[in-house]
Amino acid sequence: MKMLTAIINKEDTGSVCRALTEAGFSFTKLATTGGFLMSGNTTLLIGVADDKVDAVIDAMASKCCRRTEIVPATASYGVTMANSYPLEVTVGGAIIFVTDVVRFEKL
Ligand code: 2BA
Repeated sequence: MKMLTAIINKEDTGSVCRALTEAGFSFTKLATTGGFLMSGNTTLLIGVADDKVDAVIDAMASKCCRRTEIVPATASYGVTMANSYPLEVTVGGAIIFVTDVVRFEKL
């Protein structure tokens, strides 16, 4: 079994969750915050059989397209950095970590 930890843009959350549900996958949705932009994003925890990992990624792929966003000059990043000029940042897409699950119990 694998655990996918997928960090997606807040804007894509609804369509990604719908796609996963329609494909029959179970997941847990967490409201999270990106460390760089300090803006809300969504982290999904998706536990699946090894042979379903690609199907999960495929279900997500069409719903999270990468796009660029201009971050205003007044934004601050992380805890210490501040920016004095507008910055173009790539957002959307998905960051996905695939990890082995040693044991799974459902009680
Ligand atoms: P944030 O940390 O808020 O980053 C948002 C986007 O800002 C990133 O998109 C990237 O395009 C840009 N960015 C991040 N750090 C940067 C830096 N030091 N300089 C310039 N631009 C920077 P993504 O790479 O797609 O990441 C989206 C979100 O996924 C991140 O939000 C963070 O919450 C998470 N993430 C990304 N890589 C991670 C990692 N290695 N470990 C844990 N979480 C990660």
